[in-house]
Amino acid sequence: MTLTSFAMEANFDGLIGPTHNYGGLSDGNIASASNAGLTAHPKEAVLQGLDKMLSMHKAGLWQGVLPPQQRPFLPALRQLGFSGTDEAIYEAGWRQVPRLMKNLMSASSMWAANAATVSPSPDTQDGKLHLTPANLSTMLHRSIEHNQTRRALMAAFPFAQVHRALPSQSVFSDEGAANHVRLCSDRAQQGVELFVFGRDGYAAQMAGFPARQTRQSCEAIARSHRLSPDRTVIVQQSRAAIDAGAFHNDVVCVGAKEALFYHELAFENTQEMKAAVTAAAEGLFDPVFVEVPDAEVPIKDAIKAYLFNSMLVQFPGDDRLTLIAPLETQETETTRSYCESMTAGNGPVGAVKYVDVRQSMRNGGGPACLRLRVTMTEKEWDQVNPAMKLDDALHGKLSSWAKTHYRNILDPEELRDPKLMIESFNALDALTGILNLGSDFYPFQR
Ligand code: SUG
Repeated sequence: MTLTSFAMEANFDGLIGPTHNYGGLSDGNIASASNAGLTAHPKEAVLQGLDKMLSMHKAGLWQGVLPPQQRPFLPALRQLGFSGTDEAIYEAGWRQVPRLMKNLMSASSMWAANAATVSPSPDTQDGKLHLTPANLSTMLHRSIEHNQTRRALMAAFPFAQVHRALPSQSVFSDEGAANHVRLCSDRAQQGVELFVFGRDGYAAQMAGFPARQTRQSCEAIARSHRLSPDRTVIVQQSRAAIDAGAFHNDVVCVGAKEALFYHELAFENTQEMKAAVTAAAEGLFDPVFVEVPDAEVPIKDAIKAYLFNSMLVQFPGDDRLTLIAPLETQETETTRSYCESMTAGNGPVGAVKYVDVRQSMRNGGGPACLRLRVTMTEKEWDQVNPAMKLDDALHGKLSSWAKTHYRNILDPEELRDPKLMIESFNALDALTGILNLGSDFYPFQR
């Protein structure tokens, strides 16, 4: 990598799918459990996501779109013994295995931070961009995402090394970039990659909420991405954070450039984490640790308001970073006043911008969950599938596509309506044209 190359972080957001609903499917995710059964608003949801993407594009960041997945996911029904036409197995599925059907209807691929772990080319020993789709093996409804995610990533990044997901087994449970942070000085230069796991894959699962990421999966990804061991840090998330509802590290921690912004209770051993990151960054940059004390923002508030599930971005021309936080952070007293005093100081975060992603938030997905960060050089960005880059024109096309195909309201009992399946497949079929994904992108098209 020469000193003259320029790199920037692109955000690839998951487009919210037509079956967006509140299934109560994620044990350990407090929002998912407490909003189970609410009426969902799929059209409003997708438009909220599109507006966030447009605001990032307008502010001068690189923005991309990842397509939603086929839901209902009929291949799983066929694998589990159902046969007949699509309509017949859909109806039989709802009659015989309604709980499974709820899992096969989830629009959860919208949370693109869980799509993959990404190592940009300046960090990898072969100088390539590496991505590993997350197997998401802890949650049934998410474990069916990774094959289709890989297809989407290959369509978006034809020049990159897109690995297969790790084995779908408890030892290798992997939740992707939600448990990974890249720190650096110049984005085009070598950085430090921080992986955070919740448990040792070989140890017995502890009581309490599930820890979704294992040490073994972090190690495997660091190896296959050909990361330099000296510039890689693997640390443990705290049990206290998981039990408070931080089912991913990105619920209590976010980082960008030299800054790591996290809750006091995020890590099992904070001193060890800081020492390891500092050592890995030696000769590259001085890390800046912004630790939020529990006395100022109790972890319960941090998780309810999703303070840390914000995007930490650097807008072109700005010296300091901007936190793109959910409205809920503004509406919660402790997190709002923390943000006010943080930005009034002279630390790395100079501004906070609040965005409305309430439809996603009710399932535990904040602004950061909705996007996959992919740092690329200009040359790499030029090779990204142009039809998946969001600009005003694509925003306009996708908004009218959503207005044509999505329902305003989706009640839990309407999930079993066979018309919903047809509508969804029609929407996705049209989308493959808009995003130039080919006419065999989804299982129902093949
Ligand atoms: O995996 N919610 C997602 C939220 C993912 C958030 N992502 C990050 N933190 N990066 C999950 O728990 C709820 C679906 C439901 O209950 O209908 C859900 O899957």
